[in-house]
Amino acid sequence: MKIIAPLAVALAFGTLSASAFAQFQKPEDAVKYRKGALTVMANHFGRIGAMANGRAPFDAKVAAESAAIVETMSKLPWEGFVPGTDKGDTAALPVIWTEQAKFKESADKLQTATAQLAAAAKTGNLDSVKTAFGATAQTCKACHDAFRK
Ligand code: ASC
Repeated sequence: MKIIAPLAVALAFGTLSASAFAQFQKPEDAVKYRKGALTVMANHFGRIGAMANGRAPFDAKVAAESAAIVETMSKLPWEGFVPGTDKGDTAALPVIWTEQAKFKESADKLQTATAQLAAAAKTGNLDSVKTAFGATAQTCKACHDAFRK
């Protein structure tokens, strides 16, 4: 057991990082991938925000479509945070890789919030959208405060 447990851990991590690396030719590709997902997510989140904050008329169909995109995008950036990609054209802080459990917890909170936002948008009720938008924005901010330059 003393030997097998660390070996299992090493294998698990080896498999995980190998599969993450396999998706990206170069570290810059991983950075571009996660930024792309975050950019699309922020754009559609902003469209909902404009409605939630009264800067744009509320269109339930548009809100629901954007919320579905936000929900899907919120699943994607994380595999782009390949070890060693805190360099170059990125605002990612090294703490992402030293506090992996905390980072994952933040990513999970976002995904829970965006699923609730999508569910709220499907009801077509603006007050529900406003509440879910605010809750989601808080998870964006918490992660940025802790993990972004
Ligand atoms: C947005 C956006 C973010 C979050 C964040 C919330 O609309 O692009 O990154 O909200 O600003 O505090």
